[in-house]
Amino acid sequence: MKNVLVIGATGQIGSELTMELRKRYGGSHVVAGYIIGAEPKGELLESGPSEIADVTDAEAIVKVVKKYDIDTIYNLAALLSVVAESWPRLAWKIGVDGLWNVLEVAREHHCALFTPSSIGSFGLTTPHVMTPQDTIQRPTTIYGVSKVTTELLSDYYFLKYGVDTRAVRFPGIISYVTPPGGGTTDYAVDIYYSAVRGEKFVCPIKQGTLMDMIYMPDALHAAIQLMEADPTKLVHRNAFNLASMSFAPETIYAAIKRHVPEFEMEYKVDPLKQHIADSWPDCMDDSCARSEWGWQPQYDLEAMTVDMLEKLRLKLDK
Ligand code: AKB
Repeated sequence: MKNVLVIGATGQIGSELTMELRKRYGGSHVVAGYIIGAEPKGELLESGPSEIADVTDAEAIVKVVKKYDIDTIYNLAALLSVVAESWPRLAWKIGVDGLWNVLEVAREHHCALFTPSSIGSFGLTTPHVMTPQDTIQRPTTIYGVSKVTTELLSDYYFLKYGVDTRAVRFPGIISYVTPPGGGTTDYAVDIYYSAVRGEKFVCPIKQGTLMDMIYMPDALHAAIQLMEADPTKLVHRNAFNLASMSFAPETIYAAIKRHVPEFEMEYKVDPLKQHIADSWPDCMDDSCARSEWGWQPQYDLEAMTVDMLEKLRLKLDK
């Protein structure tokens, strides 16, 4: 039986991943780890245990791991790419020093560990079209630098100590539940909110800028599927390219406009976001994820758009 700790359980991915894991393994087997100021609420609070689990406090994590006999940790603590540029030291403290704490806990208490990487682990010198699994990773953001370090440290703990570390490189994640905060790909979430609210969308990313994106149900499925995969089939570990759909702002706008004909968009490019977006792949080659553990996305842009609009209309009462 799995006993799981989700660190960062009230964040964009964590809030939905915790609920999905509770559906699969039972509420009492999945602990929602949070930090003070970001306490779980509603269904997340009521459907299972929650505990303070700050990555910068190794002792607190050890206590939770012992109390619930945890064997699997999903470590989702991180500052996203744009906000990390304003707080580089904090981004490192959470993303790398924090990871070190979690890796040590995983080593000492024999836990499997998932710590996501991102398309942000690539940089300008990476091949941008069908970015290979194993390629140049020279990112120029602190987010990217900490994600490359995450991949390397996670591999190191696997090779040196046998810690069962696994990860994917997430594209921009789109969801209607918990909004992301401070990412470069956030526009692809915000655009749906504007469409449903009947507002004109001001797009911070230039026309023609391609980036990989994924709908949340596929992202959750990928994380869980990888952690449940047969380890003898894994050639790679940290971290698998994960692709689902790749689009530019005008393409997602057109997809939404087919369902909301009066929807309008204008461009007001944010230089930092654009600089980061330009350094990331247009689309990744995820064939290793497909062949090593059976990755297969369910949603394309049209299916995601239909679902996002329907769910947001209910959520926003529109
Ligand atoms: C971001 O935009 O910072 C994230 C990511 C792609 O890792 N959504």
